[in-house]
Parts: sequence; structure tokens; C-alpha cells
Amino acid sequence: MLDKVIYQIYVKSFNDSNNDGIGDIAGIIEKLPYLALLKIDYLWLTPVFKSPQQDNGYDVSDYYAIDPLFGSIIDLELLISEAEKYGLKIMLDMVFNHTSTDHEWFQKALAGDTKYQDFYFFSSDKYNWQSKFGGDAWEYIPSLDKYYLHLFDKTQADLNWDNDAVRLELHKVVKYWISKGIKGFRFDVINLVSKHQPFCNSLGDGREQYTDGPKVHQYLQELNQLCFSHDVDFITVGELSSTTIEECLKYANNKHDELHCVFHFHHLKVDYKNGFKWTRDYFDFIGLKKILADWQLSMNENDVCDALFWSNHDQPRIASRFYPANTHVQQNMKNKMLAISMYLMRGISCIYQGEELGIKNANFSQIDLYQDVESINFYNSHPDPQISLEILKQKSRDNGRTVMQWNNEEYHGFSNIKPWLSVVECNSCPSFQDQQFDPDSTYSFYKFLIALKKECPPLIYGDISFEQLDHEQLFIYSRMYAGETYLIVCNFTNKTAAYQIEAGYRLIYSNSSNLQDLLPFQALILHNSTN
Ligand code: TEU
Ligand code: CA
Repeated sequence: MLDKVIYQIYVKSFNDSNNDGIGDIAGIIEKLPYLALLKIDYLWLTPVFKSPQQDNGYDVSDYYAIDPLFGSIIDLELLISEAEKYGLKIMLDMVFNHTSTDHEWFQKALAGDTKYQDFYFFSSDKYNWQSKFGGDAWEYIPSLDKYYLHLFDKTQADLNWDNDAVRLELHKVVKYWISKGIKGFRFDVINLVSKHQPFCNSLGDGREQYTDGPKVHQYLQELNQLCFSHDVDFITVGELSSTTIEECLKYANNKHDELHCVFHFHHLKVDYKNGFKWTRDYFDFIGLKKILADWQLSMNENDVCDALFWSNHDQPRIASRFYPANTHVQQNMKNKMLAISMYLMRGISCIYQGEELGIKNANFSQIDLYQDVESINFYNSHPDPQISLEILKQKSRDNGRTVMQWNNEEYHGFSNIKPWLSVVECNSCPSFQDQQFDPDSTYSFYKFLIALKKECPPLIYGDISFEQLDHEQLFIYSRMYAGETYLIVCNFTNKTAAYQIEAGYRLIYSNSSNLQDLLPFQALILHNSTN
């Protein structure tokens, strides 16, 4: 499993086959040759289920139906069978912490059906918890004189997993998609499903009342036992909000009786000043290294599989993050350095669409261009529109959601018409067309790196160790296996760093021909063998 590569497709923005401005399943089928060339193993599709799209599909109104925006069940079946011809397996994104308030269950609850009210959390009292998207997490329904819980948008009502009937329904959904040939799942915010009871007010924003709650491991073991295929190719990834290493060692334990691997986000909060997302121009490099080292070492020691990732649809683009590159050459080196620094660690590599092209942040200069509910809520709650726009340029989730840049046309070859979300505001945007045949491009490098890892057992199975965690510029780690060592040295900064290759090491790769110290964003892969 440690050798696998997952590629995340944000379906809405990948490829639009019928020119309505919205990416679709048939569009993914058209691009299977592109995906196969990258030599990835799994395609994780963000939710394609029926949804009012208040949170871009993370608000599901029918777990059995494909949203017509994306196509039909026939398209999905075709994708599964066509992908198989290329050796690619499909993973779906299951949003089980909540449903859309348009879901039949919630609608029945609203109409007064107490059976379905028990599918959610309805309460006569309200509590002071905050929604992750801003504002209160308990919403009042006058007709019932009750409040219901929504940890995200108010159209995303939290499901009551303590109700056996709810878990049974969710198991049915999982089994249905497995029967269609789905080979894995990503479970959205799965560590929030077990809430502490009885409810009470929080001293903070409420998160201690539901994060890694009392029965979460029991519920995941049950889901695993009753539903998961024992197919060796089957993969489950849990998305975990504000979790801990200790809990993750349980979620992804090596018996695999819960999940196979875990997404956790501490390393992507190192540019949150004082832990607060909506801030600018801050990057704690030493903090980043310590987080990566802590997690990697614990997971290595306990034989637990980590998910390695820099980006997803909730994150700004990694090419625009951390220290800025000053020239195109530096940007290209930075993209490669970031890929080396992350994907040669121990775990499943998870690449987000467009990362392999070095796509940058949206850089939208007007608020009307934003679509993301969280970004709009933030803007509306901030006193200074100019400052909040600048912050959105760095932190908005829409930065990661602009369309794939297939070519250099107005809409990047994504569609013939204006896409649902505006394209990146930039002068010369990196595109597949420009990079396809350029051996020095970010795209060519991703292909090289994926292939390199697959060929080198030490980079897959090797133990990991870290050096000089206090160094202000360099991130250094080694992977060791059967007498072989790979040493990875990355200059994370836009300044030259002093470094001398140690005796006995052979250079496997450098993203620059320079070997006198390390240029800005230079990275080395070195090898030493005692065999
Ligand atoms: O995200 C969970 C989550 O908590 C975040 O990454 C969230 O976007 C961040 O806290 C905001 O600052 C998952 C999905 O990936 C996201 O797209 C959904 O909006 C969310 O769950 C609700 O389903
Ligand atoms: Ca379309």
C-alpha cells in the first residue's frame, strides 16, 4: 500500500465534456490517457452525488444518485470500466458526517416525523458551538421550536451516528457503491461523527465536544467489518479534522480494522498566524519540519500508513504557498523541491489535480469572483473589505478550485464556455500543452518522481529519519532499507544555502546543475549503499 499514488480529481473543475462550464464524469473519461501516463493507481473523485451544491457536493441530498451536473450512473459505470483498462481504480468521497437539508431524511424530520428527527440532532436547547464556516452551529426551526446541529453550513445537518438506523443506512450506501466496482473511499471529516452526550456548552468553539469522540473507533470498526471488501486493492482514507497522532495510530492501525490511511492537516497550518487561518504572510518553517518529523516518526514506528499531501480542494495551491519564488526558473525549482520534500517520505502519495502543472492561486481581485461559502462568510464578517480580499488571495479555498490548465486558450481547454468559477488571474499560466514535451517542466518531473519512488524499495518501505530540524533553510531526511540509504536535502527558502554533499553519497537527482551550495529551492536526492 505504501507504494500507491492517489490522484484527487475535483470533478467540477477537471474537464467539461459537454461545454456547460462544469466539469463532468465523461470529461474524466476523456482524460484517462493523461492520468495513466502519470502512473497513478487511484482516482479519488470529490462528491458526484445529487446535491444542491451549497458546499460543492459536500451537501449530499441522495447518496445513490449522481448529480445530473456531473452526468449519470451510466457515465460512472463507464468510467469504472474504462479506468480499469488503464490500470486505474476509482475511489468515491463519502460525506457521512452530515447530509444536505434537502435530503429526504431531513425533509421528513422537518415535517414532524420523529423517526427521522432521530437521524439528526434536534434539541430544545441551543449550545454555544461555532460552525466551521463561521456563525452558530445550532440553527432554530420555528415550526418545531427546536434547534438542529450543523458543524458546517446550515444546509449541512449533522447525522446522529448513535442511532443504529442511521449507521445501517450508511452501510447500505457503502455496499451499493462497492457492488458497482468502486475500489476505495475517502471519508469526509470522519472523526467528527461521534458526539459527546449529553450536549453542553463549550469553553472554546465546541470542537472538544465532537472531535475524535467516544464511539468513533467502534463505529469505524463496525463499518469496516460489515462493509469493506477484503480485496487487497481496496483503500480507505479518513479525512480527520483537528486530530492527534495518538488517535491516528488507531484510525489507521496496521491490522486495518478501521481505515487504511489518514489525512491530517497540522502541517498545513504552519502559515496560520497564532493558529488562525485568516491571516497573511507568515510561515513557520521550523514548525513545519517538526510537525512532519513527529508524525512520520510515530507512524513509521507503529507501522501505520500516512497520506502524503500538500494540497486539496480546501487548500490554497502549494505552488503559491510558503516562501515566494522570484522568477519562473525559481518557481519551477520550487515546485519540484516541494514534490521531493513531501512524496519521498513514508506513505501513500496524494496528488491534487493541477499540482503536477504547478497551477497557482486564483488571485481574484474582486469579491464577486469567489464562490466558496466559507470564503464569502469570512468576507462578510470582516470589517475591512480591502484587507479581507488580500487574505482571501492567500487563504481562500477557491484558490485550489479553479479549472485544470490543459492549454493556453481563454478557458484553458477546460470548456468552450466560461467555467463555473473564473480562471486564475495570471499573465502566463502554466499549462499541460506547454509542459508536455519539456523534459525540464514541473509536469515531466512529477512523472519522473512517481516512477522513481515505485522503482526504489527504500523510498517505499524504508524507515525514515530526520536531521538538523533547527536548520533555518534546509529540510533533510533519509530513508533506509536493506543497507541502502536515500538522503533528501531541500532548500525551502528563496536564498542560497550552504551545503556540501557528504562523502560516500552519489547524486541521483538535482533540480539544478549547480552543485556548489544549494540555490534557492534547490533539492537533491542522494544515494549511499553499503551492499
Ligand atoms: O473539509 C473539512 C474541513 O474541516 C476543512 O478542510 C474545511 O474546509 C476547513 O476547516 C475550512 O477552513 C471537508 C471537505 O473537504 C470540505 O470541502 C467540506 O466543505 C467539509 O468537509 C464539509 O463537508
Ligand atoms: Ca459539463
